[in-house]
Amino acid sequence: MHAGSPIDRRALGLALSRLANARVDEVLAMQHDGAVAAVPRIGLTGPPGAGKSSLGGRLALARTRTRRIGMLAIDPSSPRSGGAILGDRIRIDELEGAGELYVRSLASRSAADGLADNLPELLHAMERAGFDEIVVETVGVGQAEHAARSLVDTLVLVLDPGGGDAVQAMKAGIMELADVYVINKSDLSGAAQLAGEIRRVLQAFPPAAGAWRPPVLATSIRDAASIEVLSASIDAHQRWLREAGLEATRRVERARYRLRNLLERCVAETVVALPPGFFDEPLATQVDAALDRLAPSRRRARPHDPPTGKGDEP
Ligand SMILES: Nc1nc2c(ncn2[C@@H]2O[C@H](COP(=O)(O)OP(=O)(O)O)[C@@H](O)[C@H]2O)c(=O)[nH]1
Ligand SMILES: [Mg+2]
Repeated sequence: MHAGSPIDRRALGLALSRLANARVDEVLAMQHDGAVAAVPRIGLTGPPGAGKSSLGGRLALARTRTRRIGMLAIDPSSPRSGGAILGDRIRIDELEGAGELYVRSLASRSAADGLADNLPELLHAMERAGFDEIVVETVGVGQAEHAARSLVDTLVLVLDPGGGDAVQAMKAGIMELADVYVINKSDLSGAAQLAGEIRRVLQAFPPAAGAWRPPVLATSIRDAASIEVLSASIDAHQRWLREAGLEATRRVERARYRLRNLLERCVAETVVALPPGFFDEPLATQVDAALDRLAPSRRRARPHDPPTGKGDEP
């Protein structure tokens, strides 16, 4: 059923562990040459406790019937390393007969934004491993949705009727970002009301002619059919992206985000290392001097620099 060689789980696990905590120079040292074919990426984001992990596990399980799925969960609330999320949420017997599924959860280093610093690199490593599709869970707080938006093709916002943050989330402007809205825990009361509220908010942002119309779905991890509907909506969105010719645009956006993320981290690493006396200088001098420090440190770290022929010898 699946083309390609089997996933090397051990090698992937090691690469993800190393990347999760890598500094910029370490990230760059781990890069391989050669292009990697882009793999469809599905993002699940939303407030803590909405059921992203539970839903994501079941969604991934449903989609393994026709694809090899790699799932990455960036979860500040579960600092355990390793694939704890399936162990927690899905019984082993549910995995019987599933296709190839790899699940890895990682604690977010910067818990504030719910995203691992190296998420673009982690996703790239997943892409290299040979999955047909990647599912990534991030906690949607603050700027995280915007980052997730840049890194995935189909973004699913998961809300639950008990989460009072839903209305807050709308105000923060994240409503326009998602491709699919999910009210999870629809077995609990309040789901229909929340779905109605969200539909009303969405109507205030009518999509342009021919644009994707984000569906608002109700799911429950106790209702397998609702997971199938979610899965079909994701397929529909991916089809729409292909037909609208937007895949290439999304990929450029990803590459841009990845580079920007690395450059911002270079800046952060440089600024953190500045000595206290540095800040006594006029601001313009500080900026120039900091930029001067940034560039040479990168050149020194670059392993493949051709020799300049002079100035290298003491
Ligand atoms: N009743 C009900 N509980 C759910 C559902 N989905 C998840 N949960 C529960 O909600 C809690 C949080 O789920 P989790 O997947 O960890 O949420 P996350 O923080 O968004 O990843 C867990 O106790 C789940 O068992 C659902 O559809 N219905
Ligand atoms: Mg989770």
